[in-house]
Amino acid sequence: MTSRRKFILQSALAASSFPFILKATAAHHPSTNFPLVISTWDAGVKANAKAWEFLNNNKPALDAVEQGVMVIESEVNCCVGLGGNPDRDGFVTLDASIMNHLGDCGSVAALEQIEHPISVARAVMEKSPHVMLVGQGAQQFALANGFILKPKELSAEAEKSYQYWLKKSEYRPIINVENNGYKNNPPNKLDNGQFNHDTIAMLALDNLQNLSGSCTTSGMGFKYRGRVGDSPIIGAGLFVDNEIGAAAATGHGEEIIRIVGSHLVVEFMRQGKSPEAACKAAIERAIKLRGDKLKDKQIAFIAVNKHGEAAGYALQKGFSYALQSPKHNNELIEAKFFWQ
Ligand code: SD4
Repeated sequence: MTSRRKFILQSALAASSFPFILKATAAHHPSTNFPLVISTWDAGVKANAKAWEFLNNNKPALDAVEQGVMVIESEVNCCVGLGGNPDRDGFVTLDASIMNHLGDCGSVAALEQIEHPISVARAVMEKSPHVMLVGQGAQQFALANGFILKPKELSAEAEKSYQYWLKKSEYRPIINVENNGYKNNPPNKLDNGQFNHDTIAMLALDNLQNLSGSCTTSGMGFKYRGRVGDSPIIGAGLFVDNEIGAAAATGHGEEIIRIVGSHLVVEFMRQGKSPEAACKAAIERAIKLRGDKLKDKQIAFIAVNKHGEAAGYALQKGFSYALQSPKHNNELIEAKFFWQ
């Protein structure tokens, strides 16, 4: 913990860009560290604020993790949801997953024209006998369950990025690597204005000490049509074991799938590792498996254990997570990382 650098939001920034930060006023037990919510990247601050309203009112973690990420899914010109970057054929295809403390889970992949894939994932969990629905079938299920079909048009930002990308049409995904030649750019954007990460994952521990998690993404920008990342794959992008803890992932999905990352993090916590040590051990596993092939890629995890300890850890510099609990005031924290 000693070298972990906390970015408690500077007051000016907090006042201008993050007016939504709430004070930790939860009805929590003073000696405990829950309720708690942790989520990925800077958008996590805004998502946490929504989730906290639920946790603070003694609502289940499942509602908190759904409602929290929905805020970001709805942002126009944001990196998650219908405002995100399209695939290489120009279609925005969304992946999402959700899991509760009972081992119930649901997910959707390659879902088009639906604003809240996370809620469709929850509907799959609660209203179907299945765990995962994809593509047209997922859309058909969504419409049958009252979701509305949205227009196909790209957001202005995504259209700009897509037009830029089309000039070369190079399949060279660079996800979340702020320091890979792009270090002078503001977070979230590459030098062409393209979004730099496109996922939000969230984990929550509620006042009954139950865990849930969610993960939602427009996926890797300009991916092959039909490509599915880690986010909707239970065990890869998200895993919850209410006895031990929960974990979620962001970054280069293919690399996360290869190590079944989130499940691996939870299993490391089961062996007694802290959330941060467990995330680090999963990153080390990926390096052991792939070595230099990870040089230009980012993968990162967040994790929380049953006692309300939470942290993140990344392969490369530049990953941050937002944390709200009785001890953390929705701070954006820069994660430790492996490759110094
Ligand atoms: C994916 N893991 O589709 C996602 C991408 C991501 O921030 O996390 N971007 O591979």
